[in-house]
Amino acid sequence: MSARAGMERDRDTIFALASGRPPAGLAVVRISGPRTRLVLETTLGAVPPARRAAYRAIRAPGGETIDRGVVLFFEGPASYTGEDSAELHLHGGRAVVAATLAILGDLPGLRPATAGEFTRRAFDNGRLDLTAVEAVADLVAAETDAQRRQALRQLDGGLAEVAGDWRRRLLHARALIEAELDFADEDDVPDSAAAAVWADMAQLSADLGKVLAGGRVGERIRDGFEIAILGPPNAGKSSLLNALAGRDVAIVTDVPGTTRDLLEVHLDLGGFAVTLVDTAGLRETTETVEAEGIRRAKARAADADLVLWLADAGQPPPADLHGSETDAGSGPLWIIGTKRDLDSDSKRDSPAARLDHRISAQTGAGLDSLVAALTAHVAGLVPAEPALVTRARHRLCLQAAKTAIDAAVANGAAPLEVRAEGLRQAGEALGELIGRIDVEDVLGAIFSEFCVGK
Ligand SMILES: Nc1nc2c(ncn2[C@@H]2O[C@H](COP(=O)(O)OP(=O)(O)OP(=O)(O)O)[C@@H](O)[C@H]2O)c(=O)[nH]1
Ligand SMILES: [Mg+2]
Repeated sequence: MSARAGMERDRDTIFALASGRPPAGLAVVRISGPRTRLVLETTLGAVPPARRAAYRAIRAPGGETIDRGVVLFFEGPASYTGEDSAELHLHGGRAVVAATLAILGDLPGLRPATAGEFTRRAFDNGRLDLTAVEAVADLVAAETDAQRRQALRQLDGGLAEVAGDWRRRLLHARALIEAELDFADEDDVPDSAAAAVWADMAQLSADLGKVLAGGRVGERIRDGFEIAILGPPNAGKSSLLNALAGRDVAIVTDVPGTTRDLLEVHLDLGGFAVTLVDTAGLRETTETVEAEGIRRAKARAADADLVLWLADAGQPPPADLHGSETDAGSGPLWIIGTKRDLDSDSKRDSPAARLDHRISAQTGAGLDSLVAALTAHVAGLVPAEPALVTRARHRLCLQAAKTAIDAAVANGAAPLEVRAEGLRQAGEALGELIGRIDVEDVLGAIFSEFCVGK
């Protein structure tokens, strides 16, 4: 599509059903674009007062009343998209929604919105920065309380505000350096400026480092913490997965090597999203499919936040569990004795000391305390300080910024231009983070901070 066609497409007035699939109590149809007023005049007879709920009949062009409902009109730019927009709150019946969408689709200059297009317009019109756009998507997708809270915090500018602050510091530093370069003969540029700049940039790098040191907790809250179930064949891994999921997700048989693929179940543990992964039983095998399953099991365990090593309480777990046996990475590993209902008194005594938990997927014994321990463990992974970095994209942008600043700070022998270029790159990385790569505000900053133009 040419740039021109793209612009014309943007000028379309778009509409979509914004609420869930009918039938439902209510259906909300959203409209945005330059023809919004015209749409309201056509379907309601007049444009209702902006930002005030108005109860109106919605009519087809022939005059037939389709439904009556509450209509909201938002005058741009004070709207979600930044354009004129409206919401029709209808009865959520299939026929009501279908007739309304058909009427809108027949109006000239209107077309159905594509996925995310309302938010895209909000971004293009400067109503939302990129982290807020992501937060909108996260809030809609949030399934647990922690995900919801984190998304809302991000939508409120959690990371964007901090990043904006960092960008201003970078700009200020660059302004001072540019001043030193361009107006070296002038008296008004303070001599100590350069030293102050690099001290502040070292501090900025430390601030970025502090946020990055929060690790991937924010990403984990968003994507879910991972708990991998490992163990020898027939240990009862799939039975535990099914028991915790409360449904038959995995096939359970007494044939060793039943599970080959990774199976995932999503749980809400104390408000945190957790992905529980069932894996193929670990053993020596020459069978190609099973060997691949075992390879995947080990790879997944290496990334997991916690590994549950399941073993029939009758077979004591191997001594070197934390070593190469499981390739479980450096994360924590709990040893769970299974099939507790089968334990004889003698079995119960001997290996139990080495078990973190003893369960029976069959009777449910020990499951409550295992779930409680898992919940506490996951909650313990989350620091009290809310995470600012909630996506890998954020982390990569911050890392790029920090790397560029560190190089500029460390490279004291390099010409000032080279070091300033590093700060420019850092600013660009932060600009990318919030989706604004606006060009040189540097000169503006210079003239506002110095009276160089005497
Ligand atoms: N009595 C008893 N039997 C169990 C229990 N848990 C699992 N079993 C049985 O143990 C056998 C193996 O269970 P699975 O859950 O398929 O074991 P797995 O670890 O997933 O096995 P693979 O997928 O082959 O690695 C099945 O016959 C289950 O019915 C339990 O708590 N008590
Ligand atoms: Mg299995």
